[in-house]
Amino acid sequence: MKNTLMLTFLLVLLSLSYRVEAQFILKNSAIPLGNDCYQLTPDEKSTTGQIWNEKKLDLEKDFTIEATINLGAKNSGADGITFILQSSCLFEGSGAGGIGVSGIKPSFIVEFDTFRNSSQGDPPDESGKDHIAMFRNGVIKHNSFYHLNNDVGSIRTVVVDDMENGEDIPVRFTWIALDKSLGIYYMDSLILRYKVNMFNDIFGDETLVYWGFTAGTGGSSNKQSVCITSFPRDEALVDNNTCSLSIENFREKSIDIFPNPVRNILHVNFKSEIITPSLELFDLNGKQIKVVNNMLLNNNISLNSLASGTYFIKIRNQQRVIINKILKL
Ligand SMILES: [Ca+2]
Repeated sequence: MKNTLMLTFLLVLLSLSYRVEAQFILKNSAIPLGNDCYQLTPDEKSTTGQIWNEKKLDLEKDFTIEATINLGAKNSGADGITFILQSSCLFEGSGAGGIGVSGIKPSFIVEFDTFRNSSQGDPPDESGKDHIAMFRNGVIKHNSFYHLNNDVGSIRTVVVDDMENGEDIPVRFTWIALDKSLGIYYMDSLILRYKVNMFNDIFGDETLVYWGFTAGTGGSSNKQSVCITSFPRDEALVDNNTCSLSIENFREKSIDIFPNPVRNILHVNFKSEIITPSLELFDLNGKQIKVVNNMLLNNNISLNSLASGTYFIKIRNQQRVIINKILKL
């Protein structure tokens, strides 16, 4: 009886921790840091990272999402972070000036941009200043059709003091459904507000959208991360048709990763054919250690040369990504 109770307790614990880990879909360079924090890009050139919550927001209801963004500590770095509402959890955008979001449509985007791309009409960056603006449909060009109007002032591009200060900067996104307005708060001040009928202007008749954060680096880079401090967890707020099912299937049913902890050889076995999976291994700082492309059904990955410690293993194909923590002995 005691054993049964203990087993039940362990199963509940396992399912709880699984739920927490499974809340966000991670793409490209994104890795989890724990406590709803994610590194979006390492301090390396030409990377992107995206995280999508696996459940949709319902734009017919109010919501608030609070986070802290950290854009790195190099003022000469790049490129920034975006907050985005969009319609597919499979999407990813291009890097550099595209900030991991370029090309995603339909979408509503707030950029926290730390690099002046003059080809995109970015404002001057004297004294390390950076800027914040709202765009639609994956085109982040200032003074274009895609650059959204600010409902709380005539300035559409807000220039702010250096965001690449290594600090966690608080941001907040508050949607008021009745008003059809989304307020953008930066360090607790309302700096931008989008107030047009988002349903029709951007998403047509669709009122359920995915939300998340993206980042990119190009010729310059920064370590960029986000911690989501508050977001709608109430089931009533979100659609239940989620991406999670496919990810769960990929994770639970079609792949074996063992042993863990591992001393030398890590076995990664797919139970059925999966189209062009690849494997990446990262250290805790998000540095990519190893890449295996064109994996076979059964793969023996040698970890002989690695130092002891914790690593992330990320396996993906075009639709799905799984991330596992591996302990190297
Ligand atoms: Ca700067």
